[in-house]
Order: sequence, then structure tokens, then C-alpha cells
Amino acid sequence: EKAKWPKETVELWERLSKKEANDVETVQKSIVHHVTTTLARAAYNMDNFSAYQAVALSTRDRLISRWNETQGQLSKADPKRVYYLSLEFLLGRSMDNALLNMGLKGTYGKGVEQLGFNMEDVIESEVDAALGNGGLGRLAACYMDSLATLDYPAWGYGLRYNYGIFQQRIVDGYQTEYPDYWLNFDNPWELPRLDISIQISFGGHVQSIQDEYGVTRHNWIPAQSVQAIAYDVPIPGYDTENCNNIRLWRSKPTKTFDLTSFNEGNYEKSVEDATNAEKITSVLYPNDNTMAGKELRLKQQYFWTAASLHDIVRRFKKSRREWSDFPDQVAIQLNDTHPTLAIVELQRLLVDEEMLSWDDAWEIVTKTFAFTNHTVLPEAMEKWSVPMFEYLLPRHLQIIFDINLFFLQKVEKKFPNDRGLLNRMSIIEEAQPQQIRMAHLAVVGSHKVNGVAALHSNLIKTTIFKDFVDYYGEDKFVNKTNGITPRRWLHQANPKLSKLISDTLGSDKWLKDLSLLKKLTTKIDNAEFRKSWMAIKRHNKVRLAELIKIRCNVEVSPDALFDVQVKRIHEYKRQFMNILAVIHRYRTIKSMTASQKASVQPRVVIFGGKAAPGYYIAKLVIKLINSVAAVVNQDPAVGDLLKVVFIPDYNVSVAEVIVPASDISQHISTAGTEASGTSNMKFVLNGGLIIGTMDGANIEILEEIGEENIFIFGCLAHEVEDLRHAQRYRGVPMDPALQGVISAIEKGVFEDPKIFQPLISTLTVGKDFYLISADFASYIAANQAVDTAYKNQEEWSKKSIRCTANMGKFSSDRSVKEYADDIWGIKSYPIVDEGHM
Ligand code: 4GP
Repeated sequence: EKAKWPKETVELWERLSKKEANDVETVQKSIVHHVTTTLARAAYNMDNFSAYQAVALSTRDRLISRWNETQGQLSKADPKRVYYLSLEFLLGRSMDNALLNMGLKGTYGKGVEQLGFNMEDVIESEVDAALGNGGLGRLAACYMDSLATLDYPAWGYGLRYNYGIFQQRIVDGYQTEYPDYWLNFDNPWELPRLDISIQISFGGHVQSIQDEYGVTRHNWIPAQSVQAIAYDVPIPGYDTENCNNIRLWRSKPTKTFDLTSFNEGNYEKSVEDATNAEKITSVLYPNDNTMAGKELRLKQQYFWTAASLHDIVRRFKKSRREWSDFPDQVAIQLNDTHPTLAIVELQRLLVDEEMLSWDDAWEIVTKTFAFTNHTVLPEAMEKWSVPMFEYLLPRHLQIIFDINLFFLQKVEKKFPNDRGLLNRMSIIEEAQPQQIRMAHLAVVGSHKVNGVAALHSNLIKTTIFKDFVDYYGEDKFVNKTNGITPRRWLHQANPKLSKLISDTLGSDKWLKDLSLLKKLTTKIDNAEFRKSWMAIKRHNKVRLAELIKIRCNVEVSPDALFDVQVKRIHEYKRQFMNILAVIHRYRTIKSMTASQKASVQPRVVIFGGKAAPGYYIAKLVIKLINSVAAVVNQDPAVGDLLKVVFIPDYNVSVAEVIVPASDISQHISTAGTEASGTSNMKFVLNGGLIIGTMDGANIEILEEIGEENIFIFGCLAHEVEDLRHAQRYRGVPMDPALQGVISAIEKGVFEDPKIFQPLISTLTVGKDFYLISADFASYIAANQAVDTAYKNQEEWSKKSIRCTANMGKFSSDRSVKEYADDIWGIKSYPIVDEGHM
């Protein structure tokens, strides 16, 4: 276009589109400009929230410049890109992170203070973007940060839910859920792209006709359509010009559809259809490690994958390459089975719309996709009932049956006469009604399958995907141990520690190469350094104590040992075992003489996390924690020796306060159940020690930091089945200490024991699936070891430094680079600052 313009016009544009300078005064001008124009407020009449809005808008302008440059330069160069498809992106707050990553925090901080506001208060005014449940969604957010920081050409694709994960309040000790209407005051961190709209269809039937060559062609005649509208969320890398994109889709009614109904005189129906269309992206399903199975969830999955694929294919087509080049330009990562329909949709586009042969299309598909598994829990395996699926996606069902048929024919050829094997490997489960096993479909349609920690990646090869390993061979199944971004989880969340580390190492290069932390080991014997290190921990504990006072109205002493378990409430994570051990501790203290009490290590036990609204047992665990807290915290016989708190509404921004403040944190899942865990990494990176089982990434953390710096207990993954068996068939009695604890609950020490009966029944001999009784004694012992170790503060501080120093491996930069090299085949493409807006 530019070529057609007169030279002067081009020059005028060039001159006017130079980007703004980043000095304090220019930044202040842009803030004031947004106050008076965008927000239409008087310059002096402002509260913290409007100050936040103005600073956010000014930050956003700078983000958009980078985003524009990045997308412009990438469109021209057109390198291979990775598309990360995730139903969840748990981003949390954006402002602090964006300013830090762009290197503008100092400038904005100064500018804002001079304008009469406190930067921390301004930052605190932002609500979290909570479009995720837990580990899986936060992992996606960490990976987006690393992809941008490492200059990888990458896009995320997800849904723009009107309601994120519910807000949790505690009423009478019980969890109650409130809607999270996070868009109430508009979201400055997104760019609505109302011009980018894609029609997505559902239902109807399939018409099969022979074409002129005698080939049967399938035509999907859908019954209804909605529009997908794009909202782009810029993701700035740290210390780079690169700014990637997460495209979130929002559903809206299509105009044409409204009109048809309307013209038929059916106004009410057209309004109803419109509302139904909006519903698709209305709410995030609040389940973690559990599958929902609801029709609307399937609609979400198709809506999102179809819109994303359409967008990806459109971008590919701009280059006018051959279809066979598609896998050289496009890598698509499936974050869990939620986006597995993308496999089917691409096959459909290629065969039905682009007229490729089935085999050519399938080769392209399987070279394009790769799949990450995040759990082996049976209740989390996604299955869709065939009748429901057929009603919503009739053509896709045919394609799935064909994929399955061709796949099973090959299996049969390789392993003849094994009907049991075919049954086990089939994408279709022969139940009443039949079910589609999404994990099998994801494996069959992908070229690589990965688990998220070494133990987990091995487990999937010997359990859920064993037959597939036999069929495809080992190479298709790889491990990519999870990681976390040190920018958010240390630099942003723990600024004092970040500064101490940079001052000590002489630069902040470690933020992009976390292995540099190793050099901290040389400081371990320096008493001055250890003092500064521990002073920062104490400062962070004071900050957390303030939050606890505000949220729980409990006073806790920052001199006590802070013991933290914050994560989704789930039986396999065993918060129940933790609170049972707390009761044991309480009873032990109560039975002590005054002189015995004098040697007890004071402890504050801190819980936080949401339970899925329909998960009755998990909700009872929350109630039990709160009932125990109510009794313990009031008991003068215990005083400061033990405090118990449940921090309501745990989310990313609360985690940013909690993580830097822990002395010890609990990662105590039954061995073999926690695929990786990522909060374990966050705590250790911040110099917090952990107590944990030999599960998930705990094992690799142990390998890195050394067994003397971690408190390990409990049975091993390969022992679990035998223990369950012994319990079930040999009636192994309950652990005596645990028996004592249960009797106390049953005697009504903590409220009406009837309330907790269903919870206690899960421990009945032979039913204790998560092996709380089997692990109880070693758990108590490990907790005692923690107390003893903590008493020696000098030694503890050395352990703490050693922890941080050895966490290099767990940067999400390392994870993402492994994905890029081994799975996606993409390369960095650094963006040049051309000075444009
Ligand atoms: C989680 C796993 O439970 C957790 O261990 C892991 O760290 C995280 O994924 C990221 O890989 N899984 C889920 C889920 O959140 O819903 O399956």
C-alpha cells in the first residue's frame, strides 16, 4: 500500500509513528493524558483504582508498540511458529509484570510517586485474570513468559471467559462460591479485535455425495452457528523487544442467524439463541484434575479449537506454500486433552474442504500436533459420550470413527489376534453408551507425547499409555519436566531477594540464565550474607502475617516457623493428612508439662486453596481445617506454639505474597499421583525448604538440591499398589497415632463429629485409597525433623541458600527450550527495535 503513496505522505507517517520516549516526564504525561481523556476524570480527583487504570493504559500503549513491531516483523519473516492451545491461562495480575519485563518499573515507580500515589497501592488495585484452575493453567502462563523472553515465535490460544475461577469465601468454616466478574471495570490488558470474527458451527447432519471422480465427499450441514471474536493479550518478554500474543476467543451470536429467526416472526427464539451463543465462553469450568463431561464444555472445546485452527490455517495460507509444508511452518501443542478436537478439525478441513486425500491429510496432522499429559488420575481422563458428541458434531464423529478404524487395522497387523489389545487401545470405549477416549485420540494424532516430570513420564509409559508404547516404540514418549518463570516468581514476588542476588552476583543475568544462581553457594559460609538472606525472609513473613491478620483475623508471630500448604484441595494432595497431623501436634502439646512446652518449636500452619464446587469430600476438608483452627487458635494451653489459618480465595496474587514467606511447605501427595507440581519449585526458589513425598518433581528437586536440604517421607510410587492390596485384603490396622486423632474428632473436640463422618470413613481400613494411615508415622517423624532443623537457624539459613542456588533446572526457560528443540523444531527470532509506535 505504502508504495502507492507520495513520498511526503510516507515521511509524515514515519515521523508521526515514532514511539514515545521512556523518561519519567513523558511517562507522566501519558498517565495524565489517560486520566483526563480516556478516563474523563479531573486530574486531581483520583483514587488508587483510577490511578491504576491510568497507569495500566499508559503501560498498555508501550506494550502495544512492542506487540506491533513483533507481529509486523514476524509476518514478514514468517518463521515456523508454535501455537500453544490451552483452555486455561492463569495469568494473575499484569501491570507489575509488564513493567518489570519491559524494564520500566523504576521509571513508572518514580513517575507515579511524584504524581502523589504509592506504586504498591496502585499495583494492588488490579484484579487477577484468573482464567484457570491451578497448575495446568499457571504452567501455560509461565510458558508464555518464557517463550516471549527467549524470542520464540509463539502464540497462545484460549477462551476469554466472562467469569474466571470462582471467588472463595469462608462462611461458618465452609467454602462458598461467588462469581468472579473480572471484566466489571474493563480489561486494559487485552486488545479487542472486533474485526477478527470466525463463524463456528454445531449440530445438523452430514450429506455424503460422490464427486465427478467417484470419490465420496462428506458435506457437513450444520444446524446453528455462532461467531468467535478475537481478544489479544500481549505477553512481553523480559529484557527483549519481543512481545508475543495470546488470542482468546469470545462467543457472540451471528447476525445472519438472528435475522432468519427474526424474519420468521420468532423474535423470542432469536433472543434465546443469541443468549445461548454468548453462554459458550461465559464461564470457566472449576475442575482441577477432574473431568466435567457437560455438553457446554464440549461446545467450548470445539468452539475454541475450530476458531484457533481457522486462524492458524488462514495465517499459513498467506504464504501460499504447499499443504505438505504445513508441519514445517506450524507446531501445535495440546495442553492436556482439552484441545484434542483440533486434530479432528484439521483432518476435516484438509479432507472435506481442501480436498486432500485422507492419508496425505493424516500425515500433515500427525506431524503438526504434540500432546502433554498432566495427570494419571482416572477421574481426570476426558471421555465424551458418543450420542452427545454426534448431536453436536456429526461429521467429526465420523472422522473419529475412521481414524480409529485405520489405527486399529494397523495395530491388528502388528499384533494379530489380540482382541483384548484392540479393546484397550481403541479410541472408542465399548460402554453404554459408547465413549470417546480423548487421551487415546490425542496420542494417535500426535507425533510426540510428554509427561511433566521424570517419574510421571515414566508412569504414563507403564500405565495409561503402556499399549501405545508397545505399538509406537519408546521414542514417541518423552519427558519435559515443568518449570516456572523466575521473573514472576522471584524477581516480581520477592524484590528484596532478587536485589540481594543481583548485588551478590554482580548482575541480573541470572534472570535469563537461572543456572547462574549456583554461584550463591560460595556465599554460604559468609555470616553477613546469611544474615541479609534471613532478614529478607523475615520481612516477607511480616508481610504475610499482615495479610493473615486482614483475611483471617488471626495474629501470628513472624518468629514462628511458617508451614504452608497452598494448592487446589484434592484427596490425592492430602491436605486431610496435614490437618490430621496438626491435630496430633495439638494433642501432643496439650499433654505436655510447662517445661516440656518450653522446647516446642512454635509453628503457624497455613492452608489455602479452592475445592471444586461439586467435590463434597474436599469441601469437608476445608471445614475441618477451619474447625480445628477455631479450637486451636483460642486455646490458652497452646498459645503461640501452634496457630492454624485457612487463607480464603487463594489465587496468583495471594501466592505472590505467600511463596516468598514460607519456611517449609508441604508437597505430600500419595506417591505416583502428583504429575509434577510447580509450587514446590516456587517455594524452593525463594529459599523455602520443602517436606514432601517421592512424587512428581519433588524427586528432581531432591536430586538438584541434595537430600540433606529436603524432608522426604512416605511410601514410593512402586509400593502403592502392594500397600493398597495389603490394606484391602490383609486388614492392616490403622496407625495408632492416627487412631488417636480420629478418636478426638469423633469425641467432638472440633464441633459436631457427625459433620466429619463422611471424611473419616475415607480412612476406614481397606478404603484408605490415598494411604494416609500407611504414611502417617513417617509424616509425623518428618515434621519433627523439620522442627529440630529449624531450631538451628544458622544451619537452616545455609540450607535455604543452598535451595535457591540449586534451582537453575526449574526455570520454565529450560522447559520451553527443550520443547522447542525436541518437539516443535522452532528457532528464536529476535525482534529489532525500529522505534515505531
Ligand atoms: C496438574 C498436575 O496435577 C500438576 O502436578 C502439574 O504440575 C500441573 O498439572 C502442570 O503440569 N494437572 C492439572 C489437571 O491441573 O487438571 O490435570
